[in-house]
Amino acid sequence: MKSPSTSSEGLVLGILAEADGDYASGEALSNKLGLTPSEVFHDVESLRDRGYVIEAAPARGYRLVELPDRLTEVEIDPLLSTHDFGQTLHHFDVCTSTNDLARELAAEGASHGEALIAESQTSGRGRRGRSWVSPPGANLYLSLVLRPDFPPARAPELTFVAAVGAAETLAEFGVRATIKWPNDLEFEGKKVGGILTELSSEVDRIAWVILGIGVNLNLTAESIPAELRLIATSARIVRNSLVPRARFTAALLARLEHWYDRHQEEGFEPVAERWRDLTSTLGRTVRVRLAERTFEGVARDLDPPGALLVSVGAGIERVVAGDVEELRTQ
Ligand code: BT5
Repeated sequence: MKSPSTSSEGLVLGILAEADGDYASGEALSNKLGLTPSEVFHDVESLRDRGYVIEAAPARGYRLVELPDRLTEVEIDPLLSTHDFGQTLHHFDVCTSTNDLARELAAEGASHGEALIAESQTSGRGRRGRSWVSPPGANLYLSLVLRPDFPPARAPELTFVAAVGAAETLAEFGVRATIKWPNDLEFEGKKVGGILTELSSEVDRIAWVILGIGVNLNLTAESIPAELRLIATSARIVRNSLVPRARFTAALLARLEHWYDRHQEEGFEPVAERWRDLTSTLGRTVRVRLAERTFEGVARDLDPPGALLVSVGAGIERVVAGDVEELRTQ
């Protein structure tokens, strides 16, 4: 079977998507693709049948107004500007957890940048056995298979790569989210997204990292599951309009890849620097919950590979894994 992105329909869609809401003339489409005007028209018609809203205006050509709200390769591929991330994309209407499936794919040899997206998850996971509520159709549940070339001890840095990429993408879509150490994306104290990084390694070599990202995109205040109503929000609630999910996903993949590449080339410091701009945690009095005890202090800085430095009295505690609750601004 021909993949949709290389069929003439996929190519027409690619050019319309590139025009970014402007008209592409019928003549330019015909010339670029070596199609007759009636073949172009035929492709436009079949795209419309699949839910794309395409306007046609005499003498101006065709304009892509709206994408169908699905997150398959067909919708995302024409919008992608990455070299690896999402270039191979597996889509599921429903699955247990995209992270679980990504682990299976990675173990079977999936390549760097392969992405899995589900419309809903039946056992979406957070950290430490917590669950990620994953109702259908409205949000983004994404896992990426990564094969980084650095020692396993540095793998936690990738959570910060992901948090920076996700916070920047939310900002691009009108949501000025902040990052709560280490992995929460919040808006005014309510969670809009989360990150789950998982690793398989040998002593000195990473076999794979799975980067799982969940973002609440189009949940409405009424459709937020009852147990989350007080602690969660969505991009739609914050910006008061629907988020085009395929565009969001393509933008997220681009920003994740940008920060991943910078991290590979320049190390953790540029990522940490950007994280410091985007976090709500530094400078705050925080309550830190560790498995064995809880304490309060002032969050001072981020230390490679992602520890939070908290001053307690005259000393400094270095928190590598735990949950923080943000109390007061200093
Ligand atoms: C996280 O864990 O924030 C990581 C979430 C990662 C989810 C993605 S979705 C794609 C991929 N596949 C998976 O199975 N997982 C990843 P943590 O920091 O432990 O936060 C979990 C807590 O967030 C829960 O205990 C709830 O309080 C809250 N929560 C659960 N679902 C939520 C949602 N949809 N929106 C906001 N908060 C939620």
